[in-house]
Amino acid sequence: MYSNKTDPIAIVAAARPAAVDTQAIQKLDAAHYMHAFTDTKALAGVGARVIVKGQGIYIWDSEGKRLLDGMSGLWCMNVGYGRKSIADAAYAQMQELPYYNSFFQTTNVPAVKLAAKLVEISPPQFNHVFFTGSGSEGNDTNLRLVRRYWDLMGFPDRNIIISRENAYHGSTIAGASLGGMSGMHDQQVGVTIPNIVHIGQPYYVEGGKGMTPEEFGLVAAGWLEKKILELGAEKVAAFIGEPVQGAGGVIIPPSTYWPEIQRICDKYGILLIADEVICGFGRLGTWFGSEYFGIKPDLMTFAKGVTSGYVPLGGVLVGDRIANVLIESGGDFNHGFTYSGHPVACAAALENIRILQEEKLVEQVHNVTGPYLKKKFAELNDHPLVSIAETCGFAAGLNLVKKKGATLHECVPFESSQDVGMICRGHMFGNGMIMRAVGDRMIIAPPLVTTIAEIDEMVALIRSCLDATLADLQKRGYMA
Ligand code: PXG
Repeated sequence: MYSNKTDPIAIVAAARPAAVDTQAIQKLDAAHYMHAFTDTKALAGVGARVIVKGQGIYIWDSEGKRLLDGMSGLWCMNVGYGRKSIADAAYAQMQELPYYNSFFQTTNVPAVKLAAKLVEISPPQFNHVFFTGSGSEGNDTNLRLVRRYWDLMGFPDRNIIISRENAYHGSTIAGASLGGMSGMHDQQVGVTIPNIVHIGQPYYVEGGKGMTPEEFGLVAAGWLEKKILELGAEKVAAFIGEPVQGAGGVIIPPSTYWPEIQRICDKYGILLIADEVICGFGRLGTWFGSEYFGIKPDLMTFAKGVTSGYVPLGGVLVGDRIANVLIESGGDFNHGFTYSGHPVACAAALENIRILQEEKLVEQVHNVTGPYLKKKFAELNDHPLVSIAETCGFAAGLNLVKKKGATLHECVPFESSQDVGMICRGHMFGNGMIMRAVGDRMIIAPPLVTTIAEIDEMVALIRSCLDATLADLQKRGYMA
């Protein structure tokens, strides 16, 4: 059952990407390309790394340097790079019907088949799908669905959505408003959507001092009930959360958290939205993160892993509670995008899901490689820089600290101005390992195809980069 898909011949071949004039591309990049979440002026000074090729879990830059992609691109490359069958599926669909819309009582075959497939692989309360082009548009769609639902139900004042600090729900105005990233809110200069409020996140390292993780999980879920009572349940429409927060730093909630959130939502009749953009399609070793935590959401946002990032696609799985009201009340739902149900994207998604199923990649993460990553990653807990190293399926995070203590909450953190996470990230990249820094928490979310041997290679690389970081920090005088 366990498949080892790394083909050494393919990797050697991929190591010879087409020749690219790195400096010329960097110059054009600096002159014309405004990157997402990037200081354009600072980037122009150093020049962007030009990525030219991918195969399996590795990517290559234009200078021929190979990097182990511990972040699956941006949490999306679930089936790994270089899948010819996905390229073939997209090519065949482009030749047959590259585009048609689904607006005026028309449809297309790949979109219909994909909707049916998503219903088949998702929990039983989901029988309908709304397609978008991205996760952000998916969450915009959620906002509109939720407000439409309560309006149709005769409760137009039930329009507040509760989210969490440090959540990431996208970069459109709705996505950023739903999200809890203060750096994004700060730049919205007065256009944050009203009636979206935030409670604290279930981050044990930050808030769990003096409690067991299980006790803290109940406390953090209790913040939802407190907020509902403060606002008045009759005004609260929905709660939205990522099963495991991704961009916020792989925040893995205690096991008690989500069941208590579900209980509270049920008690007050509040809709539950699971943002599955990262957790969906196997990241936690289950098809959806909601299944991992045993919750029953009314809406699930998806994107990324639905196509493994080969082409953009997103959407919302719409639960029966909402779909039945919208459908039975009649009238148009005045919402949609040019690329909703794009046939090429849907054809690529169908092939991607076929691969996930045929190679049993979700089961592999659940039964074999996820537990192995957990064991290997936990070994990093003995490193002098690491206060905690933890995983949930194929998402993992470790915290860098100045001084270890007898317990997690007695560890001494670095000054945030020292940017220790970024220093560590530099050592990772420099040594061929893509590991992200969120503050001083280092995170990975590797492709689901990563094998046992590749996990060994990855964790050994991480350890040697932590050693290099330690030596560097001592040299800088940041620690003893
Ligand atoms: N929800 C979640 C949970 C996400 O992780 C989105 C929505 C938005 O999806 P689109 O397709 O509109 O980008 C995301 C996206 C990071 C990072 O720094 C993460 C994302 C996007 C950009 C950066 O980890 N996730």
